[in-house]
Amino acid sequence: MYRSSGALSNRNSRVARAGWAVIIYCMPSSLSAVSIIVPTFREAPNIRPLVERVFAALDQTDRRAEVILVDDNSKDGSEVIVEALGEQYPVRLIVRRDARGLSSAVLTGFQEARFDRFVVLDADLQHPPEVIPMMLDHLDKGSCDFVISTRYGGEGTIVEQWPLLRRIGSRVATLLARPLMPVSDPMSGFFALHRGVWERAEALNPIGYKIALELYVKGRCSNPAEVPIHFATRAAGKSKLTFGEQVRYLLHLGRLYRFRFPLLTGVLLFVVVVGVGAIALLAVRALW
Ligand SMILES: Nc1nc2c(ncn2[C@@H]2O[C@H](COP(=O)(O)OP(=O)(O)O)[C@@H](O)[C@H]2O)c(=O)[nH]1
Ligand SMILES: [Mg+2]
Repeated sequence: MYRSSGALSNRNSRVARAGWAVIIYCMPSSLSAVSIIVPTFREAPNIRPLVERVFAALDQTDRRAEVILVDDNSKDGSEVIVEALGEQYPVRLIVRRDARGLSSAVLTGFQEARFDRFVVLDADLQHPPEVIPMMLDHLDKGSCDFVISTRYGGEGTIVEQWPLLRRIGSRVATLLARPLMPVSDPMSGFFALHRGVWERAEALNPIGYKIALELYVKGRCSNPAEVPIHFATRAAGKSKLTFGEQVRYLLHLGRLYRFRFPLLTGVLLFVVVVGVGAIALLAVRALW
């Protein structure tokens, strides 16, 4: 469905992109159209296989789609690759030269999106694009307000053999996030939502890696659906997840707890302050 009838010359690639915009708007479809957002940083070797797999998956459905890659000035040839892909598929690259960060890149993608359904996934092919149609079917059924992939629920798996410490770390981080999002894998970066969730979300703070949690909590979602995936090994390049990101994750959780359970965190803070204060006073009296 997305293949063009013949190769277009480079000279015409801008025309090709404008053409895609018109074509995807005019294509008749009984299903809602989707904007697929991919944050990228130094992912050049993964871009072509990713885009091909996304459109191969969507080819099986009667759904209009666009892919928006939001790159933080990787300078690794991503622009040339997307330029060539743009002649074949409705795909765009947004290069940010003055900003950096996965979550803010996703929000930039939403701002540029043309359609009312959003899917977010990583560029490194750890997230299988083949499940995108299933995620969108869940959204369209109207029985949920947020769809997230899971490595831990149902048939979900992690293909790579992680060291024990990493497995424990991931499980603990998952458990900490569960009260905020009642799913088996709230830390997943592969998810789908209605545009309305993003539009109604208050005071989005795109710090850290966990933009799904941020959108779910601040968008006041209450009814998530899960789609199991086989979480693959990164195809090429390196992970950008650092120790600093993991510390930021804990701070992020603290902020989301305060947002979601203001009374509870207020009471907890009071108990901690009064408790610590009382212990300090008793200690001072005992020593006096
Ligand atoms: N635009 C942008 N994308 C990023 C940044 N950091 C990571 N990404 C992208 O976010 C996705 C997930 O990052 P990755 O390093 O694979 O994290 P991991 O899967 O947790 O190891 C990949 O597509 C990365 O290229 C960033 O600072 N800016
Ligand atoms: Mg990854």
